[in-house]
Amino acid sequence: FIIQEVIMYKMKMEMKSPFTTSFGTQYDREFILVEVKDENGLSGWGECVTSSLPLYSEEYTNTAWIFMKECLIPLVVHQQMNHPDEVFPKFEAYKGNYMAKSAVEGAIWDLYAKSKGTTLAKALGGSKQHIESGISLGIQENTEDLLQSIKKNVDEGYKRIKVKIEPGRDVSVVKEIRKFFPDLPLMVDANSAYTLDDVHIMKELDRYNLLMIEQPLTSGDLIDHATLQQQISTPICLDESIHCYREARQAIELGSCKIINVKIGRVGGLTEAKRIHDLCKEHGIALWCGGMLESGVGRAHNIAIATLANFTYPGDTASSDRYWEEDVISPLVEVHNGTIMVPQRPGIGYEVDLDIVNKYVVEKATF
Ligand code: OSB
Ligand code: MG
Repeated sequence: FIIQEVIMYKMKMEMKSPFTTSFGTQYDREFILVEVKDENGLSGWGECVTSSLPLYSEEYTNTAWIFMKECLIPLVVHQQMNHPDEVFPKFEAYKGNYMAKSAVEGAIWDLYAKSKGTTLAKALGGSKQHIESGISLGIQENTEDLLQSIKKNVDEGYKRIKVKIEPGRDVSVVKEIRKFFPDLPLMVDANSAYTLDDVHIMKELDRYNLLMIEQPLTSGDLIDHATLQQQISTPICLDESIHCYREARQAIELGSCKIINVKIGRVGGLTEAKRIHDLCKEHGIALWCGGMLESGVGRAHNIAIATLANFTYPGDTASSDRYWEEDVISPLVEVHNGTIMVPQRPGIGYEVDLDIVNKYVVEKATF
């Protein structure tokens, strides 16, 4: 197929409620949707999961916007394409900027699956009919509110609860949760807020039967994570540390983690996510699919990758109404009894609603 046209939509959508992590509070999402069209008028969609500021990683929405415009889109527009696996190598000479690369590549994957009349999940080699859903809960001022929120989400059927922690809001919070939910599948995510000076805190967390501790130390610290993993029995799960296949291989070799949170945007796209999946399967490293407060387009991509066999833990992809009054897709992503049915229509399996996209678009560019 030939990529006839590429359209970028810079979006701004307010969230139903703010989301707080150890690196800050988000009230709205500024992100980018990418639409690619082929010669038959089919459209593929991708989402760039950056936010307004470089707090989670170096990229942010305005840098991604320029990088896509100046560097990525010229490499794909009006080009003949046989398979989306060709896209990541085309982008490889340019360093970093994984979320931007992933958005363009993801749109091409969707278009490819649609042109073949198959689901994105099947095009990726996934076979599950449904995937399991957990939920990520932000830091709360008040532990009482957090307990309420946990109860509500457990009652709704979410299969695993993740709570964000930061220094000062860690062991005491987990202890309180365990008082009321002794057997809940529970994990914590530190978003890099600790150092090896805090080993004693990790050892205390180790006593609460957590499924895993996500990203306790900073992104570049594979060696320190290995040192920490040797001192606790709770599995370490890496998020921010893993940007590519090579880093996944090194983390496995060093013993830096036992589990990896795969985010398509963080690793530069679906092709690289698939490679990391296969590597981890071979080495007995379990996976699950994380989230970046996505709109429906990103959610649909997450659902597709999570159908691969080694995504064995529930992911962070919750229903569309977790963050949005209205989502850009139809039907909405729905979670029932903690599971999401994988859509059976071609490509991402959800229709993008252009009326809703146009309602929240703040800038548009066509190539
Ligand atoms: O670390 O997994 C994370 C959201 C934004 C940035 C980083 C993270 C998160 C989440 C929320 O945990 C996942 C979601 O609900 O999309
Ligand atoms: Mg995380």
